Amino acid sequence: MQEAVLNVSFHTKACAVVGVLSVVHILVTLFFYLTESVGYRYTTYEQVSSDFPDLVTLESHRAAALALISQETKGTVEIDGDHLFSNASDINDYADESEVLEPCPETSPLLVGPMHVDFSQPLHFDVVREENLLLFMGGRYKPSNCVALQKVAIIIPFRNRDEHLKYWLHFLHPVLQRQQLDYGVYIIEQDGDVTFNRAKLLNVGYVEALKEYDYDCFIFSDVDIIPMDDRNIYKCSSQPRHLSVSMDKFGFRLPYKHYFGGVSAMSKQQFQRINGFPNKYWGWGGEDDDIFKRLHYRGMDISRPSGDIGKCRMIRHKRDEKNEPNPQRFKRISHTRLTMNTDGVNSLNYKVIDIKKDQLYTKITVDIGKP
Ligand code: BGN
Repeated sequence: MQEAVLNVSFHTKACAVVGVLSVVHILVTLFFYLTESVGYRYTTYEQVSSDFPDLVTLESHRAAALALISQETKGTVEIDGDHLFSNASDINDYADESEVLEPCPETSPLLVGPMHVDFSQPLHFDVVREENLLLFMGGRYKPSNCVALQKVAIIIPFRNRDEHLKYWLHFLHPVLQRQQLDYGVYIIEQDGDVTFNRAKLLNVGYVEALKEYDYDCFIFSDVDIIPMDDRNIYKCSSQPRHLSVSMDKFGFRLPYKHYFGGVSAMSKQQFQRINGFPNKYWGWGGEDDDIFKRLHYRGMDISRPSGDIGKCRMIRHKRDEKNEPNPQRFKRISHTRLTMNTDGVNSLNYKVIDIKKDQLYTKITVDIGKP
């Protein structure tokens, strides 16, 4: 009898232990099931986008870009190599989503305002390329979630300034993207070593950029000027716009009232109305004053950002060789009203030597003749 009682209590205990273990097992299973499903809550872009709209925009743009590249170049893309996008298709082949996208807002919500700009850190082109994987071949970009309000070609006259170009690309690409622009960067390199001609190179940039895309706005920028506030929009207005209005070099103010050098913006119509820029200013100085006079003679005013928003830094450098002050500039400026009709895009001649498509820019090397 006593033995039977002992047996019953042993069985009861064993059952209880098995029961507890089962409950623990069920709880553990339930715990892992729940945490797993939380971990994989976002299995589609739709799910992610409702919580993180910005992230999905960026990621889907990048995925689309990479998909396009692998489609077009099967096996030839070197992720770690120099030119991730070097064999990629043109941005113009990128799916035209303009039918489904809304226009971008008048003021981009991505702007941050004042930015820290300094040139103390050494920089390599490869690092800048890695920073800019969203770019299309040739330094092209357009927002993926809205239709940019303007198509902007940025024209940079250039010779032997790689050191400055690296910083320009490093600082400007993110700014231009936050400004939600549909843009392309064109480096116009003067071939040979005769005297530099900034304005003629700018004319070449205008003509060459238009061969590639239907740009409606042109930014003419020196390679060594970096804006310090992304609210200084690299876009055109109803009047020609001067953007580099308070440079550190001039104590953060205009050196004189009619100064139009550094960085300026002009629509296609504004540029055409003045017959583009003069081709005959060889060497430093005066061509920007000539451009100002052309605009003035065609009845246009200059618009400018405020001194605060228009702050910018110039990378310090010694004067370039073969860009000595032009002794003829005083005489030329006094004749602008007449010469502007015959000296400009209508008289431009040059020879393209090379066109190089980098991920960060399109570099066009040109023979523009000599003085
Ligand atoms: C001016 C130059 C500009 C230059 C600015 C700022 C001339 C013409 C003189 C009649 N103009 O003096 O080209 O951008 O300085 O450096 O030299």
